[in-house]
Amino acid sequence: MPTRRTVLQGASCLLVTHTTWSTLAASAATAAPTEPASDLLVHSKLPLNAETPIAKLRSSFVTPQADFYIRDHGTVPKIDETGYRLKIGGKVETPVELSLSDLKSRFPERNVMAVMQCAGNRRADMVDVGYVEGDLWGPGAIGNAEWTGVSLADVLSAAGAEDGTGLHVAFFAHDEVVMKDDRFDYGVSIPLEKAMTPDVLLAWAMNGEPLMAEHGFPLRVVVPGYAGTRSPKWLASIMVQDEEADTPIQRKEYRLFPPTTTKESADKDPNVVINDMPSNAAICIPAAGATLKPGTTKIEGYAIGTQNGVAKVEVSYDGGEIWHEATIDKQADTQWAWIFWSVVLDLPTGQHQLAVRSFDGVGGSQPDDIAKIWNWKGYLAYSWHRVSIRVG
Ligand SMILES: Nc1nc2c(c(=O)[nH]1)N[C@H]1C(S)=C(S)[C@@H](COP(=O)(O)O)O[C@H]1N2
Ligand SMILES: [Mo]
Repeated sequence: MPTRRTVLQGASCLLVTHTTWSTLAASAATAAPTEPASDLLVHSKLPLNAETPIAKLRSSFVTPQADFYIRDHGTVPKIDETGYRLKIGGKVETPVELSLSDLKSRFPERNVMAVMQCAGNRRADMVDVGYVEGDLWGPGAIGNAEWTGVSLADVLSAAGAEDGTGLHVAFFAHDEVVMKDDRFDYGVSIPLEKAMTPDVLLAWAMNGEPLMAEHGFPLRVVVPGYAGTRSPKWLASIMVQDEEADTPIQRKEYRLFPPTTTKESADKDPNVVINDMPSNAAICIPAAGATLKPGTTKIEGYAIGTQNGVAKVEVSYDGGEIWHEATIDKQADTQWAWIFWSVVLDLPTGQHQLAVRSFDGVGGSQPDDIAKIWNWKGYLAYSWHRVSIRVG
């Protein structure tokens, strides 16, 4: 079993047990997807926030639903598929209510392979620089899945959504979020322009299985390329509107602040919404703190690109002086999926710092130093992933 030391690098976590699952996880009666894995690393039980052990993450190019990280903000709603209706309104010609079978029968099915990644993935690395608010995720708040559903664009067009730049598509969900003294339905929005791209899905299945309750049964949004927060689970309604969703999740959370911002100054400081995720890469094997036998060692991990894809991945074992090009072991024919890379190195005896960096298709790369991208909320930790190991 993975331990805190080898997997989370300083993040506090618990191992989830089957008892935890039976009390916390609501399972949908009509869906029969696989049970959640018992070895997710739990940062918080309520809301349930749990990440995939990274060695396991690297073992399957498509992350099984049961092993997929879970990021909740409230409790998991139990939704009956038969009575389920999705409401669509706002700046549309015809407000509509659609059942799941309406969605499945009226619109062409679409499959998209895409990464889901929390904006807080790898946040734990920022703790070395200064205080960060939020769960201390390691590099396992990410997964790659094949999503099945319909294009949101088709559904919006059928409802006669107004077109126009500057409009937003807001999504509201069935879970209630409790933040400080505030209670509200989970809600976020994306620009209409993004919403009208064909790969943004209203999805009911993940890797060919109905969504598990934890991952949004019966219907969730999947916005490839964007931070996970913009892909609501347990979708209740969609509104086309002039403004971003007026919820604390959209207006206060998941925004990037300047490095000078503190918890106290956050309310008045400028910030930008986090939508597109930057290039990133992580070393999954060996684990941080591992002691390896002298000789050749295989280093393995994942990398994600921007809309320009991943062109190259490099690994260093001297903290970033000399770089060795990794082999791309697996990739899909879409820029939304991750890639798996590996490199075989002959490591001398001693203490080493492994580092990985990726380049996108236009030469862009990751920053070397986490201090350069520190922000008080610990979002977008995309600097070189560094892992200390020992040989001999
Ligand atoms: N309704 C709802 N949707 C949600 C959330 C949530 O708490 N409630 N969390 C978001 C966040 S921050 C992330 S990272 C992803 C995680 O999706 P997963 O739990 O299926 O991995 O869901 C997003 N959608
Ligand atoms: Mo997230």
